[in-house]
Amino acid sequence: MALPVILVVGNYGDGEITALLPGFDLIALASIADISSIEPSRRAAIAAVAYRGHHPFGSAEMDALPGLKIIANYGVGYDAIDVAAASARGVRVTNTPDVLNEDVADLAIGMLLSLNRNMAANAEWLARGDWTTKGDPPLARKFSGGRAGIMGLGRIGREIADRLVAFKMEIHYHSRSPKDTPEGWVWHATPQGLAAHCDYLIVALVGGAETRNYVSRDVIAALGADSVIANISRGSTIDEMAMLEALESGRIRGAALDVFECEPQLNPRFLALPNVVLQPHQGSATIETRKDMAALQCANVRAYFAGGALLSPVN
Ligand code: 8YV
Repeated sequence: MALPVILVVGNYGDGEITALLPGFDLIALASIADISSIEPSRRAAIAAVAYRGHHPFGSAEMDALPGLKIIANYGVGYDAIDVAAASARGVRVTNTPDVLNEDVADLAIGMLLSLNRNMAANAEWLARGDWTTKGDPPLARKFSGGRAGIMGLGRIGREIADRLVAFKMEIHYHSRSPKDTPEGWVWHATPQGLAAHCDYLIVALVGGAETRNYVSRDVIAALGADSVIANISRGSTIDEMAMLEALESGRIRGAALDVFECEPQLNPRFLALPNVVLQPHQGSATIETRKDMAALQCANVRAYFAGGALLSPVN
């Protein structure tokens, strides 16, 4: 009997995916955008896609794969995949929740500490020899004890909030409805309400059409002049133009950003800013977590073909 054919999309150099899918016929493809490069009869045999990427995977791509049964995403966020189109075709979708929560939360805290304590500028100060010629660098800003505003208290937002408790922060959050939280955490019914009550607005929303520009121009306007925005979710969740204007004019103090609207392309205006910490979408990018993500992605594929329950189904 022919082995089930799996299309492995994206670069898994760090995930050892081949070893996780024994007994399958694997086809590698750099991007789903290149789907038509696979010869039609070979394409028709593809039953599963192990998907890595942020390029849209919609109806057109699914129609190019008439034998498709399951898309197993490498990542918790599946905004690139048109889940409604998949469901309409009877195609299952899975993601990799939870295994990356700690890493993403760690990076949020790391970026905020780096921004507040001028760590990059201070390292340059030292490397340039300014410490010996000019003395100490300018003073930084205190991080502990501030007011945190978590936009989206899902699994990752909660990990971030839990860490900020150790920094003695007041925890404010906004989500559709109040969550079961430790005593004293303050729920805000609107994103503007949250923005008006925090020093650090930390965006941990899911991506997708529903949250596009959720941190709108109005929300940014509600932030105080001493506040900072952090984003570890998707660039699409923030009105990037409004945020750039606020940073350039000093209407907010700074930003710590791991994700961008048109990544990997970056609006060059970000690079001219002195008050930002920028990362190239590294939230889940540790050896340990990427291994766990690949393991969960492939466990979903194996479960599907073994006729078992999916581990982390989306639809
Ligand atoms: C990416 C992520 O998937 O999990 C998510 O939603 O954004 C990341 O973990 C990662 O860049 C792999 O492509």
